[in-house]
Amino acid sequence: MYTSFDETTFDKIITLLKSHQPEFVSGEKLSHTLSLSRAAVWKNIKKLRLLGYKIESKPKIGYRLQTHTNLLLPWEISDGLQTDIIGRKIYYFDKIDSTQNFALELAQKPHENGSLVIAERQTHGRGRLNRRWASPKGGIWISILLKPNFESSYTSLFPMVTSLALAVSIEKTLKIKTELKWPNDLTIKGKKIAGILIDASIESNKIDYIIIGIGINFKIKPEIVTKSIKSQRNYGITTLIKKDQNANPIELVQQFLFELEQSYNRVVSDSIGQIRKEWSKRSSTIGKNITATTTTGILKGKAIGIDKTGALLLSNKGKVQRLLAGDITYKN
Ligand code: BT5
Repeated sequence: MYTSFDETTFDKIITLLKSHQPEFVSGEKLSHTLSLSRAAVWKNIKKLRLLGYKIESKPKIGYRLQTHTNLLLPWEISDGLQTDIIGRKIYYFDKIDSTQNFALELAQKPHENGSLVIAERQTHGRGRLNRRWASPKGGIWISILLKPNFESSYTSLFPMVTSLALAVSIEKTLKIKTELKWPNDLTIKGKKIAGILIDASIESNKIDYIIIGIGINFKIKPEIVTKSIKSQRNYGITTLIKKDQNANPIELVQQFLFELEQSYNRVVSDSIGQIRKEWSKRSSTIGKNITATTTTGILKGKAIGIDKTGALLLSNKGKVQRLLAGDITYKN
């Protein structure tokens, strides 16, 4: 199957076919514009069909694009993307071990700020603390590499910034409301539909790079995920789009990249207050009695808010504690 780096022929053929929709484009025109032989055009058309595009061909008339693909192909994401930095360079995989691992390799190279790694499925997707993240076909599995010039204390803001951007983009493109569960989960009726993983490299108190991994159960079978993870930490899994529904994942990805860049710019300009407010509004965590498992032990208390670093504020017997990382469960 297809893996892209700098393939441009498919991109050009699709652009040309789209710009003529619903008309046919002659084989001669395609071959002339793309400087390809007629045989090469035909070969590319056959490959594009394998990628899910429906392209009608009529002898002596040419080719016509009938329906688009649902794959997260790079030129489809680029077409209409409204960002300046995020997603301007895309690495696409039909299958990969983990987009996060690939982004970690990219981080060693120059000129990769904002690069997006995307895969249709992952064989070794991971969650926090190296937990297994099930990533079957139908989900959206992406990593974004950023090289911001922030102080290291900003790292803990990224789960909040990213989960809010994702919730807003789901609302805008799919009209579905999600809840935000601190620190990094999106849920629907308490069941997980997306998770966020942040890998950061810090040098001399500055962020050298940050990799934001986002896993979205866009159109998956929850029972397959449940079976494959068998984890006690799983508190229920759901999918954004049911199997008999249709929705375009490209629109969601484009909107998400846009919202993320907007929020990122707010962090750059130090206006985090609005992000905090918007996050809290959608949060299922604030106001709940919770139990938090951290690397240093267990904490209990009432979640009363988040502070300007993204830390959760827990109140217990008149004492307020800041929680920077951990897993929480709600107590009813
Ligand atoms: C997360 O970890 O929620 C972060 C998930 C990040 C995944 C993305 S996909 C793209 C990028 N590449 C990667 O390799 N990873 C990132 P955490 O909060 O630790 O949650 C992990 C737990 O969620 C697991 O222990 C399971 O119980 C549960 N889980 C696993 N797969 C799931 C899925 N597809 N949907 C919902 N829950 C899942």
